[in-house]
Parts: sequence; structure tokens; C-alpha cells
Amino acid sequence: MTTAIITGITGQDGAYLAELLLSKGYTVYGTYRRTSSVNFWRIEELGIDKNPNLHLVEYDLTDLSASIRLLQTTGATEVYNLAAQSFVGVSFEQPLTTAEITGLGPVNLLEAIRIVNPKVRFYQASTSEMFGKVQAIPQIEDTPFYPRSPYGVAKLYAHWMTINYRESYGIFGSSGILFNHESPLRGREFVTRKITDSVAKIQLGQLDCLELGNLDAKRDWGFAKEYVEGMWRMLQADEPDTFVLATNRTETVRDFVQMAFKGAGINVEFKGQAEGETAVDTATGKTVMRINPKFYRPAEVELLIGNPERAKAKLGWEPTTTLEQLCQMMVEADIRRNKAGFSF
Ligand code: NDP
Ligand code: GDR
Repeated sequence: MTTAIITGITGQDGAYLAELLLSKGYTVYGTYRRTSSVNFWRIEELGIDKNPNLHLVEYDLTDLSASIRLLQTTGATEVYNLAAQSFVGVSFEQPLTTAEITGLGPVNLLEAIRIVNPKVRFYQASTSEMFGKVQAIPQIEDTPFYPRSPYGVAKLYAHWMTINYRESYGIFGSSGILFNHESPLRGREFVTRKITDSVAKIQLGQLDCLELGNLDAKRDWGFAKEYVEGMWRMLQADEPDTFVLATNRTETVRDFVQMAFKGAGINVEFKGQAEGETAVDTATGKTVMRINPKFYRPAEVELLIGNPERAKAKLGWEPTTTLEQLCQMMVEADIRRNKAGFSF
């Protein structure tokens, strides 16, 4: 039986990855941070919170001694580092905290592996945000990086440190450059879930209007459950490597807004331009989406689209869920939750 550590089990990917590893017979140590009210809603929703092979461990990625103890006490042979300050918008307000957690944090784990057991396999959650102001379309593993946020810069440091520990110490460190991936378990601060949750509330008469920032940003959105399968495959490969996971399709935030309203049976028409742009319900004439400049970012990543050819060739990984199916799944989950008076 393999033992794995997942840092960030309270997050979207941590929950899906724990579900996957448990289904494969793993013993899983999932880490969470001590806060005044810890929230395990995702692993509860997946029905794995009481699985006897899942152990929840209090841990903070910024603590080297805790990282060493985590490796020592669990005896894990695979470590999936999913923990991060992961919200790009917040990274502009908290650049140092983001650097400490998202940039330096993974080095604590790499050092712990070097000290405790250099044979441990390590997965680093890298990101398409490292491409930022893109230097090629579509982006692949060798596309030059140009991060556009403190988050992107911090992730780039951790990405190169993973490669450096691979080359310097022979550590099996693989880095997944994952493009945006979403699901009903996505945090509500991220744009897709913010949209589907608000659309559900509008459809149920619980909200009048959704407020957004840049509608022109284009993203390559996939389904999170399929992406965690790719993480696992990276650590089962013969050699450590860097892999892009993406769908090779890109759409604007505006397209996603239209798709989500359609999924809730509401037809919308976009009117006006720039800060004055709105979406109007064609049946009622009501404004259901408007721009609030407070959601604009100081520097924006305008376009992301990834080609996952290497992952397909070397790992046999391929996404299958379409953006329409993903959006519909999220809208339906949010309608169900909001109807029941519950929405995390
Ligand atoms: P989430 O924001 O949902 O989860 C992040 C997790 O990290 C949470 O469990 C959070 O805990 C934990 N965490 C934050 N700070 C610390 C800390 N100091 N010590 C320990 N744990 C901490 O992210 P996702 O699940 O969406 O993403 C997983 C990883 O993949 C992240 O590293 C993200 O940056 C990266 N990524 C995500 C992509 C996506 O589209 N989802 C794409 C590419 C990369 P808490 O609940 O206490 O805040
Ligand atoms: P992103 O995701 O920054 O790509 O990072 P997010 O969903 O936050 O933004 C996507 C795009 O939508 C635009 N946008 C808004 N975004 C938010 N959050 N809220 C709004 O109201 C809004 N209006 C427009 C943004 O400007 C942006 O262009 C995510 C995170 O999961 C990272 O951790 C991960 O590394 C990357 O995806 C890949």
C-alpha cells in the first residue's frame, strides 16, 4: 500500500486527488491549516472525510521543521504539493505572504525530502500563470515564461527550484504546468464559480445582479477531476519531468457568463462597452451583470491556451469534459446548493 501526502486537502484539487488516491488503495495524509474554523466541506461533499485510510494532519507549508516531521512521521513515498496562496487577485495585495507560502513554501518540502528520504517522489503544482504575457500560442513546456502577478512570480521560483532539486540531488520532482481547472468544488472567489454561484442565485431570485471585472480575458478551462489524474500519472512515470495539462481551447470570461446563464435557462444580451458593459436578461429586460472596476487587476494575463501534447504522448493523459459540460455541471450544483440554502 502506497502512502502519500497531499498538502492543501481543504482546496479543490486536494479533495479530488485524495478521492482518487483512496480509490487506488493509498493511505493518504492530507494537510490542513489551523484556523479558527477549519472547513472540510469539499471532502465531506465527496464522502471521503470518514475514510479510515485518510488522515488529516495540521500543517503549515511555511514551516521547515513541520515539513521534516511530516515526512518522518508518515513515511510517505509520494508528496503532492498543492498548498498555496492561490488567488492571483490577492497576490497583488499580499505579495510577501504570497512569496513566503507559494514561492518559498515548496522549498521546505524539497529540503525535507532531501534530509529525510531523497527517494520520495514530489509533485509541484505549477501554473499557466507563469506564461503570463504569453510569448507563443499555444503555450507548451518550453514556452518562455513572463509572469504578470506576484503569484505567477512566486510559482515560477518554486517551479525552477523543483527542477533544480531534480538536477542537483536527483530528486524525483515533477512539475505540472496546469491551466485553469474548475469544478463544483472550485472556490467562490475564482471567476467561473463566482459566475455559476451568482447565476444560480439570480435564477432563484436571491440576487439581482452579478459584478465582474475584465470580461475579455481568455482562459483554457478544464475539469479539475481529470487534472488530478494527470498529477498522479506524473509521479508514476519512469522519469521526473515537466508537463502541461490543458484543453487546447480558449474562451473569454464573457463567453463563460453567457454559457452559465444559458445553463440556468436565462438568455442574455451584452450591451455597452468597457466599464459600461452590461448583460441584460432578454426575457425580463433586467440587468443581470455589470462591470465593477474593483475587480480589474493591476496587470492582467489576457490569453492562455495550452497544448498538452507531451502529457498525451508520455502519460496517456487527455481531457474529455467539454467547457459546456463543465459549466452545466457547476450551474446545476450551485442551483441545488442555493435551493437548499447552502453554498460554500
Ligand atoms: P485552492 O485555493 O482551492 O487550495 C489551496 C490549498 O492550499 C488550501 O487547502 C489552503 O488551505 C492551502 N494552503 C494555503 N496556504 C497554506 C499554507 N501556508 N500552509 C499549508 N496549506 C496552505 O487551490 P486549488 O485546489 O485550485 O489549486 C491547488 C494548487 O494548484 C495550488 O497550488 C494552485 O496554486 C495550483 N494551481 C491551480 C490551478 C487551478 O486552476 N485550480 C491551476 C494551476 C495551478 P486553506 O483552506 O487553509 O486556505
Ligand atoms: P486566474 O483565475 O487568475 O486565471 O487564476 P480567476 O478565475 O481568478 O480569473 C480568471 C480571469 O477572470 C478575470 N475576471 C475575474 N476574476 C475573478 N476572480 N473575479 C472577477 O470578478 C473577475 N472578473 C473578471 C480575471 O481578471 C482573470 O483574467 C487561477 C487560479 O486557480 C490560480 O491559482 C491558477 O494558477 C490559475 O488559475 C491557472
